[in-house]
Amino acid sequence: MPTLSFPDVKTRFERDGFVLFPEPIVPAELVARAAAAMDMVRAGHNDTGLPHCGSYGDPTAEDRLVKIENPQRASKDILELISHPRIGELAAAATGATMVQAWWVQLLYKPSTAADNFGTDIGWHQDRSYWNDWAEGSELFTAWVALTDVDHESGPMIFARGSNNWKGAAGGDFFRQNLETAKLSIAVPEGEAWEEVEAILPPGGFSLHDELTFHGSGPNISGRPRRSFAIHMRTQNSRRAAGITGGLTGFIDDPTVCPVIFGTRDAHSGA
Ligand SMILES: O=C(O)CCC(=O)C(=O)O
Repeated sequence: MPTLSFPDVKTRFERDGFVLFPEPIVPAELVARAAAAMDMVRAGHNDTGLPHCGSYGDPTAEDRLVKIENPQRASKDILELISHPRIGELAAAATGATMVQAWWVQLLYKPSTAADNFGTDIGWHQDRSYWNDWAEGSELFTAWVALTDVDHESGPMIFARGSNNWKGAAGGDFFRQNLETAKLSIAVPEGEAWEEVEAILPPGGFSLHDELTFHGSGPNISGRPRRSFAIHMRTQNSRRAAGITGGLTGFIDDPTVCPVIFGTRDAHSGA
């Protein structure tokens, strides 16, 4: 039986900028339903009467990264998975939040390819640089849920330990290929060391990472697809940027896209 006790998650999350839950937190039966729903959504279907919010490239590609925005809008099973209460509880434990809400989700399907294939890497980046719709100081982070075994061969996410605490670090690009050369573009502050940690996870396991933590992933050479969802989350300490009503915060009042997965949203809960 997995030991569902992670007492020092907050300390580790704040110190390292990420924390791993390498146990099947989401039940296997729900993982299997969500994986089937992933294929349904990739094929252009839905069971909600609503479409997802767009995709990067061909959603059925087997030689490129597939990234589909808000797939939970198109699938009840994906909504159930990204709303799983255990993910909410552990996210709250890591951040000290009284409220956790998912505000955007990405379906990520990394096909297995040759090691030198171009197009499946996710370049080193900090999520915050893409999230200008949120006011400065907003508490934002990501839960990345594995639907397949994610090992060294399958192009796991890699975190730069402690980079969440680097002041003034910049650079990075989600779409840039070749992690080895890409990291040269990142200005690591003087006195800090670059240390990479792979997020090795079983199906139903997940990681949390801070909005400022540098991360990326290389090719999947495992012979099987790497399937996951990145659930972008916020705590009660977050606000829309001035003048923003749509964009990344456009679904914030729709619980079928942006479920509150821990606590309750009230007048003090930002956007
Ligand atoms: O799936 C990956 O390898 C990286 C995903 C990512 O950039 C994220 O979850 O923020």
